[in-house]
Amino acid sequence: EGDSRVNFLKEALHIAREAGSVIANVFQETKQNVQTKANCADLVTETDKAVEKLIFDYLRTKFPSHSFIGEESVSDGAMQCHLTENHTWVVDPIDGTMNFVHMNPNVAVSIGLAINKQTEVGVVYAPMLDQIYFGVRGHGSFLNGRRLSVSKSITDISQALIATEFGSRRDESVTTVCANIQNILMKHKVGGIRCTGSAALNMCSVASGAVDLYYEWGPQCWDVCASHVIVHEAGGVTTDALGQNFDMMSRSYICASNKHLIEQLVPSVTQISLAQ
Ligand code: LIP
Repeated sequence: EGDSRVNFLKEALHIAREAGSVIANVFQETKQNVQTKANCADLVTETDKAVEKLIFDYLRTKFPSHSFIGEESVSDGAMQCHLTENHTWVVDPIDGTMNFVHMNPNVAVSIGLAINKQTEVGVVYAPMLDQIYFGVRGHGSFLNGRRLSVSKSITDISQALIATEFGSRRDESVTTVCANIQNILMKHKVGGIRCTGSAALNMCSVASGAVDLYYEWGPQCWDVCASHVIVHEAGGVTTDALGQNFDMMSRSYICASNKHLIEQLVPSVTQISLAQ
């Protein structure tokens, strides 16, 4: 297979588009076949499962020696969420499942490829928004063919537009999530807070300059793998929630157009424990 990242990208784009048409075809069906996972805010539909199978069947045929991590296969116990140095495809068939069941268009297929645990290729396709983002390490990132670049002008968090999420937990951690948002609004008097309901699209918004910073505790590697390389190639920075080195498996992420914004955010938020 050699170092054929262009080929990996080509195949990821192909299957992301196929997956996107499956999602688009059922999007208007008012009654999705919904099941709950951890709680009432953590959902899976038949479409999530079918799309994940479609993507993995295709990539497995193309790249039989590669490894795979997928949200739904991990959730139903068929696969372990364990990243090795092997070429590993990290896939979320529908990022924004809650949006999907509500016919809210902020849904995306996220397909990332990690090599030696580093994200090298990422495709995020939002079929209902007609947006296809991709990035290849060292070769830039693009939205519908247009080169992406993070917002350059904002280094003071008080002027920033920030994306975050309330997440899917419905326990006492919600108090801290809300307190953090309150603190950012009252202490920094930031320009605004946005929640799209998709970690992948929040990160891609940093890459395109549509928001300046995104942070969240709770997403999983499949929510961020693809968009991490897209942000990096657009000139952005991704760290864990302490502002330290990005670790795909850490489930705590800050992603921003520059490191100054991250340095100002970190002292203003209380860390949320993910154990439970
Ligand atoms: C979702 C994320 C969202 C986060 C949710 C969940 P899913 O992914 O993208 O930002 O707040 O907890 O992880 O479950 O729709 O693929």
